[in-house]
Amino acid sequence: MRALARLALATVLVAAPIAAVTLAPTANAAEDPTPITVLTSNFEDGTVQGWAGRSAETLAHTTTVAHGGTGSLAVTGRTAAWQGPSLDVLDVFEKGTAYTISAWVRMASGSDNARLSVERRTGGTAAYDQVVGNTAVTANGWVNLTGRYTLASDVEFLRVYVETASTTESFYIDDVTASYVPALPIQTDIPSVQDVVTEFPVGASITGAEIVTTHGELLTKHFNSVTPGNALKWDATEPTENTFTYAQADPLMAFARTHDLAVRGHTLVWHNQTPSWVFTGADGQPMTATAEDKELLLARLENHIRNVAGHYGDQIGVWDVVNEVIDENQSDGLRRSNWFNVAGLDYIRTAFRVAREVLPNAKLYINDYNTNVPAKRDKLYNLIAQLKAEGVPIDGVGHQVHINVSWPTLAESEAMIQKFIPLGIDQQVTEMDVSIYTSNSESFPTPPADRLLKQAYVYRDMFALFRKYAAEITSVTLWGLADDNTWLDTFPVTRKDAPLLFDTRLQAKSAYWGVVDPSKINPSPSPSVSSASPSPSVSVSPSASVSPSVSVSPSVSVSPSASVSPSPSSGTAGCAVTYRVTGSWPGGFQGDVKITNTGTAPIAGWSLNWQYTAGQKISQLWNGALTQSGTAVTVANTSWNGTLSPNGSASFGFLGSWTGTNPVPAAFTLNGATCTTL
Ligand code: 9MR
Repeated sequence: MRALARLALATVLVAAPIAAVTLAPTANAAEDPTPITVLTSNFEDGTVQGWAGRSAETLAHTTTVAHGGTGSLAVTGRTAAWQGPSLDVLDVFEKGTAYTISAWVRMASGSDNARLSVERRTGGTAAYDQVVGNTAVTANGWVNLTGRYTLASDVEFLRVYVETASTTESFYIDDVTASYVPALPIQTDIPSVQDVVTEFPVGASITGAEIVTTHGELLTKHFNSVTPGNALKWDATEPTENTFTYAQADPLMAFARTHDLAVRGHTLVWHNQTPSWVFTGADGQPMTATAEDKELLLARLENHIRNVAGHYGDQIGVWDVVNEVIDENQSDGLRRSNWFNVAGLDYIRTAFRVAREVLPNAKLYINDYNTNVPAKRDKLYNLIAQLKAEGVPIDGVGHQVHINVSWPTLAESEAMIQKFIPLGIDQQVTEMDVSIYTSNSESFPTPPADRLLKQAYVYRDMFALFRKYAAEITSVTLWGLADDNTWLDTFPVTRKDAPLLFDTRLQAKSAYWGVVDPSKINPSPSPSVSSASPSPSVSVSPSASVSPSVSVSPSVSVSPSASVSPSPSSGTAGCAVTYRVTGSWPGGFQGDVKITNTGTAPIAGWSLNWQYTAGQKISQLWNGALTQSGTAVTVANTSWNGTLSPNGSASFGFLGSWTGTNPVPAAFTLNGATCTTL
């Protein structure tokens, strides 16, 4: 970072923590030159290579184990889980450059979750950015932690470090590297999206350092609206009761003001990213549907909205007041969230009433995903109709539009918009992205040309649709700025996705031309384009071949599981399980599990069991059928992932809650047989 890091500390450009982005293959080999490595610690020279403990723990070079070569770094004498090895990168990392940091970790004994983070200090105040969240590590082998990190502010202290989640066990690290791909300047000679699409504001969500350097230039060239992707959520704004902080959102808001960007406020009430204290009663127990708990919960809700919405006042013209409240699998269509379980529909009524009182001029939205799915769409419609009839001040419906290259059909998207017209409310597209994947089992090292072409036609047709309904659609926001930072890299499984208009190096994709000038969509971007390229017809998908249950959506309903067969009758049986915590925030976490058939006989139908030891509770699970009874968790296959051929695997993901610690389960059984834990 040389001169930059030591620049005047007054100019903190953004203080948003950078979400951990698990490294997946780069989006396009042709566009990504060889990365430049700025840091290597291989511990092959008999020294600790500049690493130091974060406290009084002991660091020493060792040859007891090594990931590569013969040496590694041993960390012993830890007295707290946060203690671990750290390295000064103040003179290594430049502000605004996206570094890929990789480290190998191995416990000396036992098991724990390891995390890779960066501590930065500005004006003496420390902040901690998680680069890789809790990842299971044992003494049996080396585990890689890889993530991306972009420093967004001027700092006087910057150190990369490794810590664990629970124990003070000794551990080893080895082969730590940091590298980056040189940034390309943004293309200034192409039309700005906001100049072409003039019917409504067009926006992007930002979750990291997208307001500095080239990202900031790309944002302001093309977009005239912005949505803070995480910075306004409850866990970011009121992490502990009645202590409000806008450290993440304020720099984004200042940037939006400077560049005259409209701001969508996202979100006041959601079942995710809400600290567990919100749902803890005065008695310290989880709230239930008692009058006392309901009163306390609604009081907390009111206080939160008065503070957060009030903090920005008219600077935020549109708020997602409630997010994802529909569950079409319930007969009444209402998601059984903590909010609903304690307060029934009154949490939605209270949220809109208070928001209206605080913000008489703002447009108040109810926002949800899969609103193109008729069952969900209709339940959302019914709810809005009922609440509006009661006088609840709902101004608009937000369609998230997390779709993929072959789902849904354009007709379904049009029906989605038409459905809500009779309600006389505004409509906005709030979180659009178009995954290149059409099933959870796909993973491409680079995006295939035919998928990028299909994606361009989807963007073309969807924007044409939105513009056709300009009387209803008052804003369209994409869920991300460019393919270098998208939530789809880790959802529903970890793999590199490319769902946006600009590639990982911020250059315009065919998808961009689909929006801006479809005649310039390149129909053969590389010789590998399949001959079955979509024709330039309006239909983007021949049929709804991908059912909603495998679409890329934040929470995916699963079909009933297939019956679980007994152990295979011929061949050997065997299984291996990888359980990873892929993200963690106060009170909540996201995880994924991969099951591999290590036997020689196929597995037809599976049921995986484990025990939680620290009160963790899964709230939502996709690509499997969940049963949790106390500490015992059972996940059975869905209809489409029950067969595991030898070496075959299946993965599922989930969201859960935790308090205190969140240790990885010690053992797993598949169809009753114990699996190897990786
Ligand atoms: O983009 C957000 C991602 O960075 C967070 O990790 C994730 C955690 O819940 O939330 C993402 O945004 C979600 C949005 O708030 C609501 N709709 C679904 C979005 C994708 O998960």
